[in-house]
Amino acid sequence: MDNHFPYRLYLVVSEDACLGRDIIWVTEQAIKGGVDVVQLREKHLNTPDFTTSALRLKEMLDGYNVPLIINDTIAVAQASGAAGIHVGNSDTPPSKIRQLWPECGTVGYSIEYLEQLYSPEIQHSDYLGISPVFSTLTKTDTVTEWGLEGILNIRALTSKPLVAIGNMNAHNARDVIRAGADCLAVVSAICSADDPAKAAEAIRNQIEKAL
Ligand code: TZP
Ligand code: MG
Repeated sequence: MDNHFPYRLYLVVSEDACLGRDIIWVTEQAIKGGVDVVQLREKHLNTPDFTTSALRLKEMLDGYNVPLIINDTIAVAQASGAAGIHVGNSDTPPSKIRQLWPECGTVGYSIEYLEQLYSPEIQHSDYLGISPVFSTLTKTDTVTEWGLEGILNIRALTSKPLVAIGNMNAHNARDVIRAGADCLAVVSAICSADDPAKAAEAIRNQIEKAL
């Protein structure tokens, strides 16, 4: 809750997104290219399998001092020793996460409606996800497409670190940062790339140019 999220390129990874390649290999390549925080988001694994994957990923990430954030499931985050959790509008709200897991480091919260910015839940979050900035085939059950104007509007309303997600890539990274995002969260532009290190590096370079 201290607005501490000093990261710029956030990989959101899953087995599916890696197209059959080892998630550890893809993630390690991405880190070499400039990813500095990683979220494991597994919508199709049960809790034991999700936990096994999280523990494996955490072991590799610890070698790079890169934090692991778990999507949605507190039990997996706790069992894997993750740095935190990311929740959306229809998940356990940040205030409840703080009650259930007082030692939780980072709580990320997706903003899908403008009204959420006026909710007390914001105060219990360390960063806000702007979800989605642009429409994407990776997540289709979304409501608002914020666009660059949405980032500008949200930036004017909060001092929380802002993580832009939804079709983020090397072509739009500079505009997204200039509109007021602090960090870009990426699935396909890195996980489905032939060379995930090169793909991450291209995005990171654009982010650095815009800072
Ligand atoms: N939340 C909002 S958009 C999205 C999530 C998890 C998916 C982003 O995936 P991609 O492939 O980077 O557009
Ligand atoms: Mg969720």
